[in-house]
Amino acid sequence: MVQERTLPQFDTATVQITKAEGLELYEDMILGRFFEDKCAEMYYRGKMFGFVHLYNGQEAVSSGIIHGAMRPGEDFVSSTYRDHVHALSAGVPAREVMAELFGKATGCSKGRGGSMHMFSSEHRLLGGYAFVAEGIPVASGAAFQTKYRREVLGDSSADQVTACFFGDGAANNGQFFETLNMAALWKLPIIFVVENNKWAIGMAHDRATSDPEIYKKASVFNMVGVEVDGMDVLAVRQVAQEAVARARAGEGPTLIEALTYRFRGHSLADPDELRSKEEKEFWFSRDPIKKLGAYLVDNNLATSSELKEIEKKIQAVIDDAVQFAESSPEPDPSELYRFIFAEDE
Ligand SMILES: Cc1ncc(C[n+]2csc(CCOP(=O)(O)OP(=O)(O)O)c2C)c(N)n1
Ligand SMILES: [Mg+2]
Repeated sequence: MVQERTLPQFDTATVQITKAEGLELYEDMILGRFFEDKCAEMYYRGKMFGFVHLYNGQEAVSSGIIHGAMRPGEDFVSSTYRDHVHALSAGVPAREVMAELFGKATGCSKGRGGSMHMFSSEHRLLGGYAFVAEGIPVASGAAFQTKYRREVLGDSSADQVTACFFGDGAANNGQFFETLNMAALWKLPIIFVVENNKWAIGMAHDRATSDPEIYKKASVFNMVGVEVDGMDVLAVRQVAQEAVARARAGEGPTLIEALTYRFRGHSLADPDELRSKEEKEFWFSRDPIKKLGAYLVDNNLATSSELKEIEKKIQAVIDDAVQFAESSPEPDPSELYRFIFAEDE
């Protein structure tokens, strides 16, 4: 086992959070976790095809950034092939994400994309991208158009921020370096969120990169770079709020490195035999949902029965999503070539 990097300290005494905000974060994380658990079940029952990559363990990153600091559905989000939970946090209904996984016409990408290609213009989800690092320039394009509309076209409503999520593996790809350079140069309203879960399939991060501390790479672009405990949603929320405020104020991008871990194999086809038991246990004991639940109860922001109620409510949402996906129609074969090109409204 590689020596674990020390997780950055976070002083919970500095947290300012209302009960409603705390419960919103808890609900979003439970939604992500329960959704992914149901996906595994449905995948093994043969309801979905191709590769399916789950997000279990990393929920604090999606929820802390999108629900903790952004305006879901108004700001832009881009993701990777591990995209179901980012889509849910961005507000895409669980029904539409599940239907997409089932390849149904009611899915958010009309059943044409499947697991790795969630998309919703309505929710400003720019897509899951299956090529490693592919979303980084696309997300920066979204941030560029916001800045262009505001500064060149004089549209004062163009104050959106883009969150661009990608993995540690993507941070070794050329698109990361080229795009971060441009984003810093043009002071784009974007936050680059690298979810460092220590592994790129079977390649350990420390063996693949010149400096494993990815946030430090921001400095060569004259960009703010911060590391954060990605298993602590309140810590993620705090750094994200600072980054979003900078972006909205026209002060340019931030690179956030969230130290996190995926609780399952790379995909549902991965037997997950490479990672050591000790390493897994180290991270399982830092389950971000349990951590937030304990914080809310200890600080009298919720009772355990209120948390249980949320879990019950979300279980019903997931069951409804499966029911919806099962009963939805397949795409019509006569529409095979539809949605390749944009259609007139
Ligand atoms: C350009 C490109 N090269 C290789 C692959 C094959 N591949 C798929 S996932 C992956 C690992 C990426 O790891 P990371 O960015 O850390 O994301 P994680 O899976 O850990 O979320 C690789 C190499 C790909 N999809 N795209
Ligand atoms: Mg990784």
